[in-house]
Amino acid sequence: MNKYLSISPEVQQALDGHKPIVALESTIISHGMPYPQNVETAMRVEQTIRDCGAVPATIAIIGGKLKAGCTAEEIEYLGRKGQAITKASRRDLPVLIARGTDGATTVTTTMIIAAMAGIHVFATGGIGGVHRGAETTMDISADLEELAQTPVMVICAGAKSILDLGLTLEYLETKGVPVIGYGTEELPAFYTRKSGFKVDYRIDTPQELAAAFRAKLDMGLNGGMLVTNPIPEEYSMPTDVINQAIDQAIDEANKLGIHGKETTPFLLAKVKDLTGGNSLSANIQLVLNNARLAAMTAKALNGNN
Ligand code: PSU
Ligand code: MN
Repeated sequence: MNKYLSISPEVQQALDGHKPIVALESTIISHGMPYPQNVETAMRVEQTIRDCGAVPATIAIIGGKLKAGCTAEEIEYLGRKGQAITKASRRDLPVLIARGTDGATTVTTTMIIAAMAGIHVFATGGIGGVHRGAETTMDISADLEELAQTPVMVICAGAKSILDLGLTLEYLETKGVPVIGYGTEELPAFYTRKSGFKVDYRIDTPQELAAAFRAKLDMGLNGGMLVTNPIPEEYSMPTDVINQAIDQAIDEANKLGIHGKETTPFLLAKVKDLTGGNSLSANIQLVLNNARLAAMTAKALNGNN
């Protein structure tokens, strides 16, 4: 425990009572979706986790505090401020905290704060990875380094093909991060169930996910585990529509010279504009799907499923 961490009463009670907890990130709220759908989705995700018998812990940086568990008012605040909130990765934490300001947590910082609070399971939409062209730009998300060192299981719907999925898998292999397909041998690509790339292992139950993660913790192997959960069939999008939008978004980003931490939010927003409301509703559904799996896995990890 440290003086920068602020755990909500609900999450503290769950920790004290050894109840299952699921961490949630806040960049998906501020930068990932438009207002008010972002706030509605965040509240729905929390409710879904409660309905499954676990406790949600939305993570953010507010007023210089690392929050594990946000109130409805805090979620509304993050959603309204949107892109005006700093997208906070590992390197942003020292200055944001010293200044007493706000930050939206990415996968990286959500893992860091979850681990500080003693939370082991985290549900989100998509993770960052190795960008296309990284062999010259060196644009590799800090999310991959965090997966290599912080003991949190990240349940996502794979990664969007704004990234180089092949290189992302190579990087994770080098860093010793297990990449699991939930009910699939193939890495899902967020909007689509298929990518053409294989995961390391297919696992079909929350119990086995929990057992593998428990073994990793018990052996003292550093780092997390990446669980990729395909978007439900009925919400998945046609591959050609998505790929066309992604190619166009990357083209525009290159022309505009977008780089650094702006790249991912720019590409995500562009893809969303180009594909209209369809991609937003797919996005919402896959996050709900991941929240359910995360709640069941957190329960299994606690042995009270
Ligand atoms: N990819 C998505 N949706 C997201 C993100 C990535 O499909 O919301 C967000 C997450 O917060 C992720 C961050 O941790 O972007 C990665 O940013 P970067 O590529 O700059 O590391
Ligand atoms: Mn980057």
